[in-house]
Amino acid sequence: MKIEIDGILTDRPAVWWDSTNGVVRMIDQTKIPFQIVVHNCPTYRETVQAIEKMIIRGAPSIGAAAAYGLAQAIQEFWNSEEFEDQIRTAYNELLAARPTAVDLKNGLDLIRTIEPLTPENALNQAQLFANQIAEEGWKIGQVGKELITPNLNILTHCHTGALALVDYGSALSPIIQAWEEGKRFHVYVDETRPRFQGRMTAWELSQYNINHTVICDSASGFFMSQGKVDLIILGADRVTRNGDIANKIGTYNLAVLASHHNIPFYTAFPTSTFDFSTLTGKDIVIEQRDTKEVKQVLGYSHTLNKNEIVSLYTDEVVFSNPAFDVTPSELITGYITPHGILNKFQLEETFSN
Ligand code: RUB
Repeated sequence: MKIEIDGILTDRPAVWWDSTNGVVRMIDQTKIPFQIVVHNCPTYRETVQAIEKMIIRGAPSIGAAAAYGLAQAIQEFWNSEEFEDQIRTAYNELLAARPTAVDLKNGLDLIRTIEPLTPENALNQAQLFANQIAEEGWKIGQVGKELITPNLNILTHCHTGALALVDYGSALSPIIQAWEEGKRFHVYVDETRPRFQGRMTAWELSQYNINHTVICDSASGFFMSQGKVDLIILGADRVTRNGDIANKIGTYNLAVLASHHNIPFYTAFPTSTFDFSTLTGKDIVIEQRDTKEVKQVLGYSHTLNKNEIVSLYTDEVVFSNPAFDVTPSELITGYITPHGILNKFQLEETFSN
């Protein structure tokens, strides 16, 4: 993606490996849109922390970061007598950093099973994995842009752009490619509490001058009832064999509302998000995050010129903070993939090939 870092317009993915020093580098997503800063992870442990803290986020981007993180650990411990144990620990720590997005496991397993396992092979494989995700983002756009006709009102949730998918994006990729072809339409952007990924969506749509309006998550039903939403496209963090999806909390609410209002509801995702080992959404582990993320907000202070955390509630208030929910396949109109727009019966066979 073209992004201005320190006043210089550069072409950067969401996460990359700096071959001069073995550092995993990433765009710090907690600072978008007010600051564009590169975050450095010199060791695999710092890569784990960056994933946990959502400095990098979005299922495929954290999958790529985890693959780089394991390659980093292989390089760090290559000459150690406890290499096997250390790599097992690194694998487990990276996997536990964010449990719901299957991209993490898919990326880690790819590195763990390389033959022969060498630091160089691990790094090359991590690079290939990241590149494949980015290429698939572009293909998702090619495939999905056909769904977008002029004057539509499209609703999206969370952030599914280039920063979430190494490059190009999943659900935002068709939106951007349709716009670049000259189609004109409007996008409703869910704010996506509690982490406000909608800020990144609004920022990314602004880069292309795409018409958009940010709405509170709870306003989506109102706009649907007014006939103002024609199409919903969002991403996925895990797609199971029967076509159920785990995605950002609030996705299920949207799917039920969309079904009530007969609004087509599509999910867009790359190969790394498909989970061959899980049959249905009931078996997906849902990440529970720190309730501080709901009790407090992280925002940019113009006075201090940096991110600041402020409290919304007193300490004794009880919260629950599930990061994802599961939407059953019967509520999903279609699956926008690099291999075409599929129905749930085509998923498993398509991704096996
Ligand atoms: C990310 C999230 C996004 C999908 C994006 O969650 O739910 O909707 O990952 O879809 P978080 P895709 O912000 O908690 O990482 O991954 O297909 O781009």
